[in-house]
Amino acid sequence: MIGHGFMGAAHSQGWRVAPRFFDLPARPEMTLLVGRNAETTRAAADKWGWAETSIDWRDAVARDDIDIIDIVTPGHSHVEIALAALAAGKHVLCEKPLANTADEAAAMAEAAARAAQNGVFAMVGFTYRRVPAATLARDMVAAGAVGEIRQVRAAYLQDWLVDPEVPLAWRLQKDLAGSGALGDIGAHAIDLAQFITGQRLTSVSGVLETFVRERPILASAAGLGGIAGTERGTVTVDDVALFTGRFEGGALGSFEATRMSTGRKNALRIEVAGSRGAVSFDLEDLNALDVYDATAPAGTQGFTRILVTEPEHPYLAAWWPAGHMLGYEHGFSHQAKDFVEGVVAGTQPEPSFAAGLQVQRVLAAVEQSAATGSAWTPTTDPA
Ligand code: SOE
Repeated sequence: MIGHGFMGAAHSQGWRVAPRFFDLPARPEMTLLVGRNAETTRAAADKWGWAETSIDWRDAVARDDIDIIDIVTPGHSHVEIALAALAAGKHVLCEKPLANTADEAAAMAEAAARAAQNGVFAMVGFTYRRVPAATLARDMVAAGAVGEIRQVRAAYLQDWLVDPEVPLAWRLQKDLAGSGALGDIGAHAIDLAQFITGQRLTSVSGVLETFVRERPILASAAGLGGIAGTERGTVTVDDVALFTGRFEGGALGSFEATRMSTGRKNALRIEVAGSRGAVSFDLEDLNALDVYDATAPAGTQGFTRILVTEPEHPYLAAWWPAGHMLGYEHGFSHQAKDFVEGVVAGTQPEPSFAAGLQVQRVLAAVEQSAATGSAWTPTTDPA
């Protein structure tokens, strides 16, 4: 695994726990952790259970005893590491968004398509697809529970940037992160909306805003924001992204991605409304799915809450007895499980780099629309 920030902890948890609860066709070994600082990398490896450490990701690519490379670094380094790893015949799991630009993502998707011909696979870490209630929403929509989809309401709301003293961590720097709330959390909302509906966005119209334009320079990394230094620097990404979108099946979508939504901590909400019903998911209440059946007799209609805690639900049979709930971290075990199963079976685990590229094109189209003021900007997906 390359990187050991917050996502490194989450992925480590996934790799360690997945083989203990799921019967995997191969058991992942946590061989090598790579970071830039020898001391902090060793400390992270000891804490999370990685055997060896290195301060050069090329060591991981060069080793014959490493089959999978997991990239959990800031976006600017994804392309170089992923291309080298795929060229060396390693399977790759890469954090979202796939890259910082659509061009980088296109190069990665192309390399991944070539590698797949030789049974080497790449997947992008849109983990929230693997929250059981979100997977159930996808299954129900695919089975016709909402009928013809007309509206999609998607919002990813956080508030960790409301405080102007939160420093310029890498997620606030365009050269490292590509964009702000748009790519960081808007990418999740786009992927999840497209996953649940089974439809891609074909055009978008958006606005971006940066409310706090200067912040303290980062003195040292810690958590999401980090520790502030005394100097101030310029914020080069958006705090808030809003856009509307058209789906290929004709539905309209409204999207919000914000790290300025005072009071909202990690609310990824998706509601899909159609001719027969609706489904509604909220990550802050992740063990439930609200479902509306418009074909029920008048007088009995209403949103019904399904507690997604039963062995019949996606992924749940492997965990606790019926009725016992899961948390944020379980998605990372589901991700590790699905990835290992795909790789061992020789089938492409989803979301592929091609899917990651398509999301990247939506992000680029939102940025273009915001910059030019153009109403409907195509997502230019050539497929
Ligand atoms: C910060 O906004 C963040 O950690 C994102 O980078 C993650 O992708 C998201 O899952 C939670 O919030």
